[in-house]
Amino acid sequence: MSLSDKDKAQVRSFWAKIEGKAGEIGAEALGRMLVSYPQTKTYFAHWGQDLNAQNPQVRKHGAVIMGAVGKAVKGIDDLTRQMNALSELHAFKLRVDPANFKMLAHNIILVSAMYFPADFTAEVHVSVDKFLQSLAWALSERYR
Ligand code: HNI
Repeated sequence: MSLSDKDKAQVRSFWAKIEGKAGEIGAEALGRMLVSYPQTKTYFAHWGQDLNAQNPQVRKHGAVIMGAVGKAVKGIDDLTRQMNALSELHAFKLRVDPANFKMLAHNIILVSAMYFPADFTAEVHVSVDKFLQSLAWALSERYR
């Protein structure tokens, strides 16, 4: 899937609005992913069995993930290159099934909409969805 110039503009301007809350959004999105798709908890078992959105390691890691999403927004013109090292890490070291990227993306969208209902227009929704799918695709690059 390729992002149009309009998609990129929508993503950049939405990111500029939410960036200050990115850490919080990431924490809540990661926490929700762990609850709504409990199979994803296996990857974070080293943080304990009863993982939820309040867990401090989950919260911190949600912010780390959104930091990477922010870098992806900056590198939106070449996501494959931008995500190369992280793709390598998730494929060979962490061995995360790439199907999980979609589950996190879904929760990032959901929480973004909850936090920024007025800015999360239908057009923003479409472009952010495409962006996160492209990001997931780029993160999956080194699995092939
Ligand atoms: Ni992910 C570590 C970014 C999706 C499981 N992940 C990271 C790091 C970044 C990151 C950044 C820290 C790297 C480092 O330490 O050098 N992860 C992203 C991004 C996405 C994503 C941008 C998708 C948008 N990761 C996922 C998903 C899972 C996942 C969907 C599992 C369900 N990631 C991990 C695990 C770690 C990790 C596990 C290591 C955590 C730790 O510190 O032990």
